[in-house]
Amino acid sequence: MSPTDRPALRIDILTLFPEVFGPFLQTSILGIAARKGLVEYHLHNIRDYSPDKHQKVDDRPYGGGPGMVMRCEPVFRCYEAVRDMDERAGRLLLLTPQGRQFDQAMARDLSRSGRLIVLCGRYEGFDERIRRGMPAEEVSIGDYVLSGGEPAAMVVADATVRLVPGVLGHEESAQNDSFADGLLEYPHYTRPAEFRRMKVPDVLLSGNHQEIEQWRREQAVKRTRSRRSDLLGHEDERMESKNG
Ligand code: 6GU
Repeated sequence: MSPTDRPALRIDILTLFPEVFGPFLQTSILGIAARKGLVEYHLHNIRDYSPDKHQKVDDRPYGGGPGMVMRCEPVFRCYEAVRDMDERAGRLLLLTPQGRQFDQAMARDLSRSGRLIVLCGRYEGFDERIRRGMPAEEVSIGDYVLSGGEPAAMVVADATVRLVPGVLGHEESAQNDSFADGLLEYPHYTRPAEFRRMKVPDVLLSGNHQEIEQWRREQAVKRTRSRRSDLLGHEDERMESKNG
């Protein structure tokens, strides 16, 4: 056992629907990481921190208009209570489509942060004073609108936890992943060597590791160029616009 019992990463999720996270966080890599003691997940229901007897967490918007707004009091109270449950400050993420777009580089940074507090929104949005009064980084997972931040919290937790050292069996597995080196992954094959007249490329059966390595690199570059040329360096982009 290590001198402290602290996991490498503690993730606190603040949400109105903690029940949706259970199986997800206990399954596969995320579950294994927790059972190994490398990460801890703590779910907190924002409703439990509402100051009034009806535990109201939303209210009508000042100025009128459709939908409801998440109230300040439960969110601030929940955040402050959770913050004080561990001495590490870590990073506070507010999940919103208005945030900076989540990517692999952010996942890598977060995996080294020691602690993440993730705040999931619902309804039309947060009272603006939650943004103004909390030290939160606003994060989005892409250009589409979700009904709430919960699926985004799962995305952030998954991408982050798998990068915590020791979580993946062999560390090179994460190294080879799409985006780790800025390229999409090369094609994978397993047995049988032929399936419905589709053959595994000969080079993979050759046993020549240098040639296999070279083939994979070429395939990764080719695939990235055809599907996601935006991921390639500016040199390639200039070349392509000159040639195209
Ligand atoms: Cl973080 N939240 C919501 N509600 N919608 C989103 C999102 C987050 N990221 C993309 N769409």
